[in-house]
Amino acid sequence: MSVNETAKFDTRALQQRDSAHYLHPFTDTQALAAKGARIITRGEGVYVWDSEGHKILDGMSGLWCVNVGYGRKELVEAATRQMSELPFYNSFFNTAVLPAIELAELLTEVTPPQFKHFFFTNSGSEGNDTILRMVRRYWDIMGQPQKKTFIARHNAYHGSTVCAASLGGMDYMHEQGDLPIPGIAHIEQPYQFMHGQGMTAEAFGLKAAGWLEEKILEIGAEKVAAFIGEPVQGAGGVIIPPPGYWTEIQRICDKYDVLLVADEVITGFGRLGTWFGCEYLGFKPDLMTFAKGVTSGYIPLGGVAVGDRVAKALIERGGDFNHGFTYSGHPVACAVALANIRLMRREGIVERVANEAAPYLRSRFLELADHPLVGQAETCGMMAGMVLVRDKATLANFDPAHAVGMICRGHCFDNGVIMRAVGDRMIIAPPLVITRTETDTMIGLIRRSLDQTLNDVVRLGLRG
Ligand code: PXG
Repeated sequence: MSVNETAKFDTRALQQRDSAHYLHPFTDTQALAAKGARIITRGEGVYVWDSEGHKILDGMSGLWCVNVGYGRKELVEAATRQMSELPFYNSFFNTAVLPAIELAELLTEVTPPQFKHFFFTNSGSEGNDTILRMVRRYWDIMGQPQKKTFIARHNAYHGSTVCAASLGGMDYMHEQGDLPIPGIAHIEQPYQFMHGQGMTAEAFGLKAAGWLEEKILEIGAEKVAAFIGEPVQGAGGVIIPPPGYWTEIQRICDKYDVLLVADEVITGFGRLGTWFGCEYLGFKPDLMTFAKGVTSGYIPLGGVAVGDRVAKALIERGGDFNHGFTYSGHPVACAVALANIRLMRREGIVERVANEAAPYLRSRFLELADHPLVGQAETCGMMAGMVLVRDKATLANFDPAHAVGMICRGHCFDNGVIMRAVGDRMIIAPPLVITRTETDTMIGLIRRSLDQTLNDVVRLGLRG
């Protein structure tokens, strides 16, 4: 960025205006006001710039979404064209708009074969709310109105609306607003580092899936409507399930006639090197939630892929489904999604992730496991996580009160790379288009940040 461009922004004034009126999501407003927000002003490729002119490698793709990178003219042009042609019309009352028709059609080509019907929302949270209502409606239509309970997992993230936060397994979210709502049960997550030390991955996979069977039997299969999970948990800290977990979950759902829902908001649209995460992990969901990568985050859009089993009942026997949003099938959002998916196909981005970007990320990220602070490092597609530990030999954790992950995150930002901290798990999910050279740069910056974090930890006496 040129000096002139930097001089465009008065960061301190912007920070004051920001904290005067703008309530940020998941933020302590008072603490932010004292510190001042980092104001991001521009993006290009895998980089963003802040108002002070710092160039930062975006290891989190915005928020798990800018999969094709910043500055893609095709997406901008698609939005501009659609805005001029028809900025909005609704899809209620027997009307439709062209981009929504085309997008639903194109989605049949990139989703697994059981999906031929799509419902559009504005976000992943609304997608999951839609699924809860749709699944409950399905069991009513099927003459089993008592089959209404959803089983989800602790430390899952399914969004922030009342229903999605209830499906999620974040205690700190449930504490605010008296959640979860009734009819939702949680089982433990398949996190081997926490729950399966000393077991083989395969044995732990079976054990973790077995928690679902136990819960179904406890509730009574005749009352369980569906199981929902993220193929790989994202916001929970990139929790990669052990091999065999999802195929066993599938077997259990089939056995007890429980619908299987994949929340593909992060894993959809190429992140694991397949169009959807369920394909990579080898299971066949009845419904999928999508959002984020469908437009590479250029404009809000989410939705539900409805598998044949549920679609058939809803369409042939359901009558009106009394659910939807003003902007369901918004023409501009759908036009951007179309341009994004076409671009991904034209550039072979999903294949490139599978054959090139993900294996390279893996080989470089796993090198970080030799660092004295790192207890374990793992990747799955373009998602990666590592645990910072107090003692590498015993894998003893730091006291959470010392917030070592946040110290590390601060160094990352200052060094020019965005990495997220979930407790002491450090995670990345870079744009799918990241090159080898950019991956090298990213890993170098992370290593430097780990070294600086280690210095801090030693200086503060936190290793002792
Ligand atoms: N499902 C999953 C798997 C998600 O990751 C949602 C649903 C909700 O989507 P919307 O569009 O309603 O936000 C998400 C969102 C984080 C973080 O801290 C992750 C998300 C959102 C906010 C923060 O990593 N994921």
